[in-house]
Amino acid sequence: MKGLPDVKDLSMDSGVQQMLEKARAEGIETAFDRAIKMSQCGFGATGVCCKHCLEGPCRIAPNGKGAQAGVCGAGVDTIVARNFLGNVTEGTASHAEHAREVAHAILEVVAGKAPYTIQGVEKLKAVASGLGLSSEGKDTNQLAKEVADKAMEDFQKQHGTLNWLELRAQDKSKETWEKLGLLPVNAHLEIAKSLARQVMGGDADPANLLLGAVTMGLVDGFAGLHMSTDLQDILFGTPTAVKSQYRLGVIKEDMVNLSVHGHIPLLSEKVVEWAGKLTDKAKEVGATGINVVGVCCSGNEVLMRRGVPVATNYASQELPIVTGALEAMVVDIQCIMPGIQTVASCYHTEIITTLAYSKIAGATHVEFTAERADEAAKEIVLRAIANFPKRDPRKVNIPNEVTEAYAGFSVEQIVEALRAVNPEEPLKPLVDAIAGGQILGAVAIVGCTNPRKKQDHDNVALVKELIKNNVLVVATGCSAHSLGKFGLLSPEGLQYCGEGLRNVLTAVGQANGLPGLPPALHMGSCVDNSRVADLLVALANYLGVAVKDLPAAGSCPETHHPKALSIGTYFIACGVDVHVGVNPQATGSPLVVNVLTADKENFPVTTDGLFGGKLIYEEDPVKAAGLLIERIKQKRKALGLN
Ligand code: BF8
Ligand code: SF4
Repeated sequence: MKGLPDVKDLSMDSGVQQMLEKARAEGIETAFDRAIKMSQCGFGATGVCCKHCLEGPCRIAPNGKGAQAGVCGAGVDTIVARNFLGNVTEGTASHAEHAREVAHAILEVVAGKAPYTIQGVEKLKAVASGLGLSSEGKDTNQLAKEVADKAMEDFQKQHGTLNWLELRAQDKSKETWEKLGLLPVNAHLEIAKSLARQVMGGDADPANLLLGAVTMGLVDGFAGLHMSTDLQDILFGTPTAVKSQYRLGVIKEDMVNLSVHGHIPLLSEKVVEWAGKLTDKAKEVGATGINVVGVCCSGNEVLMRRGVPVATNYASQELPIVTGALEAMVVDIQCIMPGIQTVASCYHTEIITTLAYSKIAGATHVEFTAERADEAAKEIVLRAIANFPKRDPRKVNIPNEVTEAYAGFSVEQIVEALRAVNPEEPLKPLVDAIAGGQILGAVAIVGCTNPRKKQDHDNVALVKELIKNNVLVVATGCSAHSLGKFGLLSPEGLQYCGEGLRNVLTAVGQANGLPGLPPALHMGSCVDNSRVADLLVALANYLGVAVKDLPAAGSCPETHHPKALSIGTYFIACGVDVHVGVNPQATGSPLVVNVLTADKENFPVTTDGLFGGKLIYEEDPVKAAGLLIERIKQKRKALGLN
C-alpha cells in the first residue's frame, strides 16, 4: 500500500509481518497503523502538561519562553514529578489488585467455595515460615488461610509496614528505606495517599513527590509482584523448566484455537483445564481438538506452568485474530488493546471479557470469579468450540514458523539446576563464575513491546550485545517472548554468547542432561520480576553484600506500560540500575532528570546516591547495553573484582 512503511520495519517477526500484509490487504487497521497515524504531543511527551484541575490544562514551554508556571503557580519540576508519580501509581494499583485477587481466591478455596486445590505445598510452607507462621499440626488449607490472611493485612493494617516487605526485602535495603521514612504501611492506604498528594493543591515539592514514587515502587514490589508470585506458586505450583513453542505458527488450522490474554492466572489455568476436558465436544464440530495459545503475561503464566505455546506478545496481540483461525480470545485485565474487538469484528473470532471492572464494548462478557471458575471456564471453551464451524476458510492464513524455547526458570529451578554442579552450595558455581570473570554480571530483560518501535528488535539486539559480552540474562514479560521467538530461550542461542558465559551455561546444562542452558533464562511474567529480586537477594546474602553492590541491572528496551515504570522504581529503590528504551515522559524537568538519571558524583541528591540505582534512558539498544556494561564494571570494581 502506498505511503505505508514496509512491514519489515514494523516487526522482526516474519509471521507478524505476513499478518500485517494480510490485514492491509483486507483493509484492517492494527496498532502498528494507529501508531503511525497518531502524532505525539511534545508537551505530553516531556511530562510538562498538567490536567489536575479545571483551571488547566496548563503546560510549560521547554525553552523558557511563555508561561513558566501553571495558573496555580506549579512549576515545571512539580508538574513533571507529579505526572511521574501518577504513572507509577497506576502501575502499582494494577499489580496490587492482581495480588489481592489471588489472595481473595485462596481464601475462597480454603473455605470450600472455589474449585481450585492448593498445589504448591512446599512453597506454602516456605512462605508461611518466612511470615513467622508455624506449620505444626496444620493442614494445607489451614496454613494457606493464615498466609492469605497475612496477605490481606497488607491492604488493611494501619501501623508498621507490609508483611511481604518484611518477608522479601533484604535487611540492608529496608534500613535505607526506613531511615528515609519511605516504608509503606498498607497498599491501599499508600495508593490512596499517592492520589491525594497528586491532587491540585497537594504535594508541590518535586523531590518529595519523587520520594512518594519510591514508596509506590515498594508497594508495587512487595504487595504487587512478590505477593502475586508467592500466592500463585502456592495455588498453582512453582514453575519448573519446560519446553514449548513460540510464534503464530502455534495456531493450528485443524483445531479449535483459543487464546488466553491478560495477567491473572486464575482464569487462564481454568481455561487450560477445561480445554483438556472438552476435546470430544470439539471433535463433534469437526476439529481434531482444542488448542490453547498464550498472549502477553497470561501466556507466560500458562507457558511456564503448563507448557502452553505462545502465539505472540503485546504489540501484535491483534494479529492472531488476523490468521482467521482463532475462535476466541479470552481476556482479564491490563495490556488488552480495545482494538482487538474492532479486528475481531472482521472475523468469526469472539472476544470474551471476564472481569466486571474490565469490559470492552461489543465483546461477549462471561463473568469470571474464583467461585464460578468452572462454570465460566466451561462456557468460554464451549463458546470457542461453537465458533469453529463459523470460520471462513477463505480468510484462513496461518504463518507456519514456530521456534522452540525453554521457560519456567523460577529461583527454585535455577538453584536446582546449580545443585547438579555443587550439591552443598548451589550458588557457589554462579558466584565463582562472576568472581572469576567468566560471567561479567547479570541483567534482567523485562517488560513490553511497543507499536511505536520495531517489534522485538531492541529486546533481541540488546540481549545479543549483553551475552556477547558475557553478561548473564534473565527475562520476564513480553520481552521474554521476544527472546523466545528468536531462539534466545533455547540452547541454540548459545552461539551468540561470549566464551566465558557459554562455557558456564553449557557446563550447568550438561550437568542437568541438556546440551546447555539457554543464554536467557525465562523467569516468568511481569509480576515474576519478584523472582529476579529474590535471586539478587539470595546472591547478595550469600556474598554478605547489599543488593545495590551486585554487578546487576535491569532493562526494559521496548517499554509501553506504566507498570514498567512502577517495577523500575522498585528495582531502583533496591539499588539496581534500570534502563528504559522509550521516553519515560519526564524529560521536561531538569530536576527530575537529575534525581532519576544522574550519578551521585555530580549531583547532590539522586536515586543513585540514596539507593545505589538510577534510571538510564537510551533509545539505542546497543548503546544501552554499553551503558549497562559500564555500570556493571563499576560495581565489579567496587567489589574488588577485575
Ligand atoms: O505485565 S510486559 S506489555 S503484558 S506490561 Fe503488558 Fe508489558 Fe507485556 Fe504483562 Ni508487563
Ligand atoms: Fe494548572 Fe495547577 Fe490546575 Fe495543574 S493543578 S491544571 S498546573 S492550575
